[in-house]
Amino acid sequence: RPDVFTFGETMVALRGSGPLKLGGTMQVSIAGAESNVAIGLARLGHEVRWAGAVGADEAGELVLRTLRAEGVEVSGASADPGAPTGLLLFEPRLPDVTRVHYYRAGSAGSRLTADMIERAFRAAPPRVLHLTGITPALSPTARSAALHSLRLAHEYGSSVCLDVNFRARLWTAEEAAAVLGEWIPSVDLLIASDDELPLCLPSRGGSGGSADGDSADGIASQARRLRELGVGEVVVKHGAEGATAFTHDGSLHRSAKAVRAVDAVGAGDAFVAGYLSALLDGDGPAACLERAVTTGAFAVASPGDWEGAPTRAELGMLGAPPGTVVR
Ligand code: KDG
Repeated sequence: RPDVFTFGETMVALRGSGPLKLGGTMQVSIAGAESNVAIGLARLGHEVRWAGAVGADEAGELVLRTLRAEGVEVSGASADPGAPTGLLLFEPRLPDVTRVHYYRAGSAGSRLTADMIERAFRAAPPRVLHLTGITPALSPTARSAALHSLRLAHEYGSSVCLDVNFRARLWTAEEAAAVLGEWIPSVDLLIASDDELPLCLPSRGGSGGSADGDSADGIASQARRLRELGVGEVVVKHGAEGATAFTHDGSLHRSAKAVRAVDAVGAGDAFVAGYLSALLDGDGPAACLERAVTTGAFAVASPGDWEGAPTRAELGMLGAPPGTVVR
């Protein structure tokens, strides 16, 4: 069995160095939350498969070629002659603020179907299915593809990891809560930012599920309610404050690793890759959190969504004192 199967939309990503309206040069790469996780896992030595639709165009070739080069298996991906590969522009607007502009409505990636996922999943049922809350926001067919993957995971005994990844540009909190609420009983490992937990819980008295607030107590009680709904492990990301895992053993917090922040985009995906990697190795929550904050820190310290993801041999580099030269 492959370690992980994941799917979603991967786009061509252009990164500028200042305000977009001034023009100038941009770096060409690819980005997609699920493929970022896939690359992170492949760099750590895991067997990963990614599926998704790209256009039958050169941009789609760039997506597939990059994933192949990174050791991600893409035989379940398809090229759609009827729609283009999506595009996303990153505009670093202030040192700590990056604006994202999507050109993805009607893209090939959003035309993903349950049939495509059926074929890709059955070809090699994985140990872990990794999903994000971006896919169901893309289109009704992508939403049914995601729901179908949960049924397949159940059929084959794959465990399910869900990263909420709420994208307000793609859907509303109410729409997200309706879909995620339906998925929660099928999720084994839920990874979310602290402000995303209410999206996964049934609302209390019409307040959108946020009645607990986002204090540490509120987060612990939201995580407890999610575990009562059947989620085995809830991992809450607090950005620069680190992350907390809520498991059958109680809760465990791990601080973030201090690095010079260069580009926070992709840090959440790198965190997921690190967590899943240690979990696949059979490690407990403390080691999973440790690897997750390490891979997250690599992502923050490097430009690009996934380019800075560490190999296994590089994991220990982070504690090196300033000025270290590795010879
Ligand atoms: O997590 C980073 C991704 O969000 C980004 O690179 C692109 O998948 C993406 C999205 O839909 O926002």
